[in-house]
Amino acid sequence: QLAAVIFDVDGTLVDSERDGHRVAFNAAFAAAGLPYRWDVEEYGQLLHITGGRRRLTAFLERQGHPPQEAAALAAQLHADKTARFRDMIDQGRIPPRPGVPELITELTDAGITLAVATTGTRDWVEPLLDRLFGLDTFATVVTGTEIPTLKPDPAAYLETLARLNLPPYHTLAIEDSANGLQAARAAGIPCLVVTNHYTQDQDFTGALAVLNSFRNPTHTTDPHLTQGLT
Ligand code: XBP
Ligand code: MG
Repeated sequence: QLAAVIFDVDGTLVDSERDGHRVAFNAAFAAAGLPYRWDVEEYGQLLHITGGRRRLTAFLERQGHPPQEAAALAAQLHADKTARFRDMIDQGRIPPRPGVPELITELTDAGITLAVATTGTRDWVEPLLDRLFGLDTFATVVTGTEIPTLKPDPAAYLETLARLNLPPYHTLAIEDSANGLQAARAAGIPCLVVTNHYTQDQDFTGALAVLNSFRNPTHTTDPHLTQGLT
């Protein structure tokens, strides 16, 4: 019996990467006087490294910055990027994916507990969820800030299950990426994948079903599942 649905944020509740985080990272590079700019395609490659700070560190090391310098610069850039992304949220530039508000209302009305397990930073995750859905929509919100190992490690999901005090088989994860799917599966949680531009060609072996949209999905491995989703 389904007791709780655990949502990923980036790419799932919101299409936040291409026109959100990526833009904020580039603005942080510019403000720091650095020549780096991430185009849509390069950012898609970099997304395989979860966590903005880890992503920056790996990128800066690849550009030839020594490890310690890369780590310090990444921390500084990431703080600035987070502030810029918060401004974008305040300006209403990070909308929910189509169909998500309706799904959240349906699940809440059906008495299903909702939770969030994300690899993103609490400083922007909370204001975003509050603005779009109201923070009290979610019984608990686990972010990358309090989790030492990010997805595909299951830590965020294991912490969510512990806080919900539920076994994995009474929950369902909804994810957009292979890293997210692996994190949920490694925690024993069945996982529905709803792909987006960046993730549509990834390997989703082990998913309960793979849809390409919350609203009128056009492909799925289980046609019955789509009927319950608006
Ligand atoms: C999301 C991430 C995050 C975002 C940026 O992965 O990896 O790093 O790209 O957010 P998932 P931060 O959707 O699997 O949780 O800069 O706050 O890390
Ligand atoms: Mg995601």
